[in-house]
Formats: sequence, C-alpha cells, structure tokens
Amino acid sequence: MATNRTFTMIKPDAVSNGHIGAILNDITSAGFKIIALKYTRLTNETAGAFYAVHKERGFFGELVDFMSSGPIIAAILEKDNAIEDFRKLIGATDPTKAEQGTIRNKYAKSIEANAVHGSDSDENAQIEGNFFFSGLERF
Ligand code: 3AN
Repeated sequence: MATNRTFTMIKPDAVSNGHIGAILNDITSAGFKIIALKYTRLTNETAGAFYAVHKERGFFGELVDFMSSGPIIAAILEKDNAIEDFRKLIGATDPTKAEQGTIRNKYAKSIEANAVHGSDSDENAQIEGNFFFSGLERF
C-alpha cells in the first residue's frame, strides 16, 4: 500500500468542547503523521467555498454557518492507506451510527456538529489541503 495523505479538520464543536488534544492523540496513536497543522477560523465565504460540492443540498446553509461559527484545526496527515484508514478512525457521518471507539462516536454531537472532517479521495485530499496550506513540498 502506498503512503498517502488525507486532510482533516477538527470542527468548531470539538474545538469549543476542548477535544483538540484528545483527537490529535487518537490520530497520532492510530499511526498518522502530522504533515501540516493550523488553528484558524473560516468565514461564511471561505466555508461556502470549501463545501461548494454540497451547495445544492438542503443542509448547505446550516453547514456553512456552523463551520464558520468558531475556530477549527486544519491538518494534513500521512499514512499508508490514509483516506480509508482515516475514515474508519472517524466513523460514520451520523455519530449515532459511528462505531464504538471512533472519533465521531466519542466526540460528535450530531450529524452536523460531527467533530471532524475526513477527505473521501486522494484527489479531494489534495484540493482540500491546498485550500489551507501552501509550500507542502518542503515536508
Ligand atoms: P463526510 O464528512 O462524512 O464525508 P458528507 O461529505 O456527506 O460527510 O457531508 C459533509 C458534511 O456535511 C458532514 N461532515 C456534515 O457536517 C454535514 N452533513 C452531512 N449530512 C448532513 C445532514 N443530513 N444534515 C446536516 N449536516 C449534514
């Protein structure tokens, strides 16, 4: 399996509930290497641009409002089979369906305030990572 990268955000709910340290610990304990890390806040406009693929969905406005409601952590992670393994580590989008021990099972409050984001493909990981970080060739 090739070493590859995924992109994650620790969302405003998990940041404001004090879970940054625990979530980063779960991520590194699962074998992911942190390549880039940033504490930042999205505006309504930048959250809308990040989630543009979902703009036709009914929850788009609420999602954008929520994602710009407070600070987040953005990070690029590296591991063999990163995309699939990270989605397993975070669990299902709906935390009530997320397996025991997954990050969303432990820290998420609802399908919207679901603690973390994880890219769904290598291509999207690259697009999403580039949204927040530049100069990645140095790492
Ligand atoms: P995932 O982040 O698990 O890949 P997506 O890509 O289907 O899930 O959805 C993107 C984000 O939109 C989710 N992380 C969640 O915050 C939000 N979302 C998804 N489905 C709903 C929904 N039915 N109601 C509210 N928010 C949703």
